[in-house]
Amino acid sequence: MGSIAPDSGRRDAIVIGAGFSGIYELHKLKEAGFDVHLYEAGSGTGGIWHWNCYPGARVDTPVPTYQLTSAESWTGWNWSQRFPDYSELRTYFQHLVKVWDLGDLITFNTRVQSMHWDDQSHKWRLSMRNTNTGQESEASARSVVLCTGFGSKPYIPDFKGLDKFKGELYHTGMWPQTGVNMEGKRVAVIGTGASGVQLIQEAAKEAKHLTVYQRTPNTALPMRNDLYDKTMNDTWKKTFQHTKDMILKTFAGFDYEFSPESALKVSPEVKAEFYKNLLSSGGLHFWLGTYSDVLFNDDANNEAYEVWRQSVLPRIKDPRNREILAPKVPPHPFGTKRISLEKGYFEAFNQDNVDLVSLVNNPITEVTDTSIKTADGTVAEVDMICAATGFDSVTGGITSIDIRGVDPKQTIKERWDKGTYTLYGMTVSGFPNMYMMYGPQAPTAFATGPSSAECQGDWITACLIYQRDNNITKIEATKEAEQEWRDHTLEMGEKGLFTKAKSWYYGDNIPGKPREALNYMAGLPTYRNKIWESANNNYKGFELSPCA
Ligand code: NA7
Repeated sequence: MGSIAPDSGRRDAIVIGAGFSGIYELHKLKEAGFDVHLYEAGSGTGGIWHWNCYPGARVDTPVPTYQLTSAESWTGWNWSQRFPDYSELRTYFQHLVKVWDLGDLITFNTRVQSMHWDDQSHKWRLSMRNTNTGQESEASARSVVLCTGFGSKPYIPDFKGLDKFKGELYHTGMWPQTGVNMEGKRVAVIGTGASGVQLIQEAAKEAKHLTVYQRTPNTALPMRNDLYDKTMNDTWKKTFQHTKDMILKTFAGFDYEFSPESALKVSPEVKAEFYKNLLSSGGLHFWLGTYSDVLFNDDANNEAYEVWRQSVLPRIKDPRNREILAPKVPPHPFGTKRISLEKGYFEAFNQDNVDLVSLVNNPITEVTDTSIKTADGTVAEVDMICAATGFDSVTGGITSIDIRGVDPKQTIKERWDKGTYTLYGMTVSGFPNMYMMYGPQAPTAFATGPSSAECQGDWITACLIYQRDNNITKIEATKEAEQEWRDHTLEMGEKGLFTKAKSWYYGDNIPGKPREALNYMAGLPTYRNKIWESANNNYKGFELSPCA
């Protein structure tokens, strides 16, 4: 471990993380004249697209919706496909750094380990560690913006014996940057969330043998990944003003919205045609462009599930696999776990080199030095295990940093031990001048990364400008306002059918994590109105303190 480097300066703000939120916020603060610097643990920009570089990793929000909207960021940029892969998205991030001239303001390979508030000077003191050399350093700043993402703390279940496995072990969210060779190998993929689906599609093509361990079937929808030529790029640019308007108006920052109609009130013929069109549109239309009651009413939901099921059954040859992948009884209400997109996923299970193991009533009991055992006594010999087992989502990136606010004895992890408390999902009482983007109790998983970055980034930038203009050096959410926001978020999270599924939306995937709505589920427009109502009323819900 290296020696401690001296404090590198007393900045206005430090941004942590170089994904959509971090890069956008760095740009906005720089543009507003602040002395700001960004620290990133990885070796490049892209956030989720830096870390999740497993074969097949790609976004499931189509472009041009999945991009930032200020003119200089898109006019000189062209996409090659409707759902870009991680490598194209990384190039897009490099383009953003270039057009906004952010290169000198970013330090890579630097993981922030702790952040402690100094209530005398109204500043945060950070300690960091170089991920290559172990060199430690410190920095301080008036404000810190945590842009650590909703999925930056990978989760691998505590399978008995996993530490004894002698083969290769990878998690999709910590995939080696140099790639992984599956050729000629017996590969296991555990988990069938969005990452599992994408990885399975590619591993089936490359591995000698692939065993897929599925706990919950994925009601994946057809992606329809069109290629974008010059004409397509010219076309989206011509209509991008309309796209921008839609991003501001819609629930999740897409360019389409739920239908106002009820699935239970339209005729069977109209409904059949409507669903057929949604499915053939590809992407998330069948989820986020469906009838208004599908996510709220059991009957409407069951119908939608059956439409989905009938659309995939003909693609699966083996009747046993059909029942595992698309069971007669829905595993949970359709759409209440994150919907994924697929291209060739269901056909992969028709291949001779692919086995599917259902973990329902048959969990993994042990991993040995060469195999995976399940409760029914089956042993699969494997050379490689790929854990597509998700993340300590939404809060994990924040709680894994030793953050201490006004009370130095309590970390944010301890503060949230029994439940998450924030005001607007961007601030926490007792942790002044600390902002979070794409974090808990904000639209996060129910909004696209770029739309959320702009929504929250603009608010945080305005908040810092307000403080500068009014000689305020400390801003802190009040306990009362924070409690109100928590109650409101939890109330919104109870609406609809979502609570009927076990999912990371509620923290269910992490043993011991409190069950609560981790996201603000009333949609971006409502959220935007609420946060600006506070800002426009001199930051109602916050205590503002002048220069210390
Ligand atoms: P997810 O969506 O959390 O998926 C994790 C998968 O791993 C899911 O299928 C889980 O089954 C499975 N899992 C978790 N724990 C276990 C154990 N103990 N045994 C077997 N299987 C397990 O993570 P992803 O990385 O796929 O996607 C994260 C987000 O990235 C995604 O939602 C998009 O927004 C993009 P379960 O469903 O819990 O039964």
